[in-house]
Amino acid sequence: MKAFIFDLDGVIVDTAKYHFLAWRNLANELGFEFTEEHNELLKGVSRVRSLDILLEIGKVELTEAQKQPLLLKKNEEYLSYVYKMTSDEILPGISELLDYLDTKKIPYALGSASKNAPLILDKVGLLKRFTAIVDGNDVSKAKPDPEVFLIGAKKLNKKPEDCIVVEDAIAGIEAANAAKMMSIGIGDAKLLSEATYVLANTSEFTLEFLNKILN
Ligand code: B16
Ligand code: MG
Repeated sequence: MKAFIFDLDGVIVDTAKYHFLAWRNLANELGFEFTEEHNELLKGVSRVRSLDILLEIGKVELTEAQKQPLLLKKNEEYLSYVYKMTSDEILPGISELLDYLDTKKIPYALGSASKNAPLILDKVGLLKRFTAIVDGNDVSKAKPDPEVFLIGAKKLNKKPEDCIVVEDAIAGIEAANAAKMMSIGIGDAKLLSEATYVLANTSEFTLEFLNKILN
């Protein structure tokens, strides 16, 4: 029997747009521009590493002590958007997919880099549906390290080879490969070429596709 491990941002909900608003404001306050293309570099990346990438873009050098208040500020603004989230923000096809997995008694876990993952799931009404949650608070090594997914498999009581990872970030697909798990990339097939399967978006989880990968 298989199990699923879902990434959060870009798979269950699109929180990247809120991360973008908060990072852009921070960059502007530091005196430089931060574009949507820059934001792509932060997808699936931890908060601390995201700030380092942003500072590299702006060619700003700060001490670790100077970074702390910026991380807090960014997260506070990000959370102000998260608090307003509702189930309307669940990406197309995801609720139906979870319903299907429930009917088939296929368990699923969350495997996200976000330290805010439980709050976000709660806001969109999905928190109680996951058998297990692994988030940025549980891992010592970020994706592409397989740790997040290996902990997920353990919490689901499944062998890694029986787990199917759903991910939108290259680092996440690399993490799934390192964990020896099947992976479904969501997004650009060229970018996610190392995934076992790629779907252009979450509405492509058809019954036909699910039957193919589960049998
Ligand atoms: P937080 P995922 C990731 O979520 C986001 O893609 C990434 O942009 C963000 O920096 C990271 O979570 C950390 O988020 O600041 O909430 O701890 O795609 O791994 O679900
Ligand atoms: Mg993601």
